[in-house]
Amino acid sequence: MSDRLPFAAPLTVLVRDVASNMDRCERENHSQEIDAARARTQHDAYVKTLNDLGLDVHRIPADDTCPDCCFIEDTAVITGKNAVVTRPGAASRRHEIAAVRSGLNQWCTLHTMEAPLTLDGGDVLRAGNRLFVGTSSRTNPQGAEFLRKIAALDGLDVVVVNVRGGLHLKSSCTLAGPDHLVHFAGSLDITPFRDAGLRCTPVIEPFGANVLVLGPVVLVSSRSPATADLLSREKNIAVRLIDVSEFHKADGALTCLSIRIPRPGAWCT
Ligand code: CIR
Repeated sequence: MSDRLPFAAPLTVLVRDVASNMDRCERENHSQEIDAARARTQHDAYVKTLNDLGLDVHRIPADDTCPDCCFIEDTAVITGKNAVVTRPGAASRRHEIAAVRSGLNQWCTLHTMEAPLTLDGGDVLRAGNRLFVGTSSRTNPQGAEFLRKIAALDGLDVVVVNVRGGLHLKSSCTLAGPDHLVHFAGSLDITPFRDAGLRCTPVIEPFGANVLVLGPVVLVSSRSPATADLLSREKNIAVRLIDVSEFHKADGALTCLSIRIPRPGAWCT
């Protein structure tokens, strides 16, 4: 991965506010009640953290016909000058894309996916010039192949991997630094990531596997204290804990709450 662009925090991120009926979102496990008001408070704190880090945060208003709209990461994948506006795997989420398309228009050339293709941004992990794309219950192989064509326009390769547990690829693994992958122990085959030159660190907390790296700062869920402790021992990483517990109840975590727009001439996760 030596010929890649430099890794840097984004300047701009898109977020989408929490729908008042977020408790009607898609989710695997309905055992815990979701408190949409509390989710809003946590979302505000997430936005404030991004603002405090110097990022320019663009907020798209919530849409109460889309209970999952705050999980904006799933609706678009930016490859550079181009972006794919996805066709989310869950039919209930497909109305989310119209507002995201308008929000992204000013930054990228947009490419739209048609049926029967599906892709969720949570299944796409960027590492340098490579996109790892998970095929999952939300992303089908045709969706991954569509992304491969668009990614090639920006000089990126696609490596397709199989998601065998958890909702999305990034439910099981994310980058904690440009060459450093954290993954929920035993949840995926890390061979393709190792082969790409990534250092792979297992973590013992499921939500610890979804961290959000913004330059030298790594946001970690406060529900994953062991992961935070592990990453705090790394050189050149400043860990910030953030409470996204209401989003965890909806199978979401830190990355899914934003779309990061890379700086020109740089890449980010
Ligand atoms: C869903 O099931 O689609 C949402 N409740 C959660 C989506 C989480 N997205 C992500 O991690 N990228």
